[in-house]
Amino acid sequence: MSAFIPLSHQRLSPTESARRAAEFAEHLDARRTTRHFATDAVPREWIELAIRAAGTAPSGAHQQPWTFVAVSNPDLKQRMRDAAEEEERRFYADRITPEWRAALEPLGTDAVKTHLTDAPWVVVLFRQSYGLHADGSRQTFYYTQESCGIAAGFFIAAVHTMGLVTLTHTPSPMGFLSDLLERPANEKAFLVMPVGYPAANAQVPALTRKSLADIAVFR
Ligand code: IYR
Repeated sequence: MSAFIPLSHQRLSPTESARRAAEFAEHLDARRTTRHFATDAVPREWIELAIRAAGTAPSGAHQQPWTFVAVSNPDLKQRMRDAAEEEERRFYADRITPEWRAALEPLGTDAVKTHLTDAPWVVVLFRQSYGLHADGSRQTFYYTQESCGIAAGFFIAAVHTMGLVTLTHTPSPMGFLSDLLERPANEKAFLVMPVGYPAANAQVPALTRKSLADIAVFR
C-alpha cells in the first residue's frame, strides 16, 4: 500500500483554459519532422531537460519502462548510421512491399540516414520489456508499448518547445542498437530520435493534417 498525498492543482479560469488550449494546439501544429539537421551543437543540459520531460509520462503501473540513451560521440553516431543504413538498404531493396513503397513515396525517405551523423544528438528510446528484481528475477512490466509511446510524445513536444527539431526514425530491425549501445536483454530499441537545429536549407514534405472532423467523433 503506497501513501497518498494531496494533488497540487490550481483551477484556471475558463478564459485562461481556453486561451492555453488554443495556444498549445497552435504550438504543436507548428511542429514538423525534417530529415535535414544542422551540425550546430546543442547543450547536453537541454537534452537532459527533454528526457526529464519525457520521464514525466504516465506509464503502466508507474513502472516507467524506458531508458533514453543520448549519443553525441561522433564515432558512435557514425557506427549507428553505418549499421542503420545497412539494414535500410536491405529494407528498401527487398523487404519493402509495393504498398509500403507507395506510402513512403511522398515522404522521400531512402536508405541514406544523414540525420544520424549530422544531428548533434541521437537519442534512442529503449523499451524495458520487463524489469529485474534485486535478486535478478524478472518483473513483469505492463503496457510498455503504450507507456513508451506516450513518453516519446512528451519528448518530441519538449524538443519542439525548445526550438529544436527531431525525426522519429525506426530502423528495422533495430537489434543492432542493443549491441552498439550495450543495452541489457530486457531493453528493446523502440525509437531513434536525432535532435538538433534544422539545417538552413531544411525541407519538409508539403503535407496537410487531417481535420478535426476526420479524427474526432463526439457522441
Ligand atoms: N524504416 C525505414 C522505412 C520507413 C518507414 C516508415 I512507416 C516511415 O514513416 C519512414 C521510413 C526508414 O527509416 O527509412
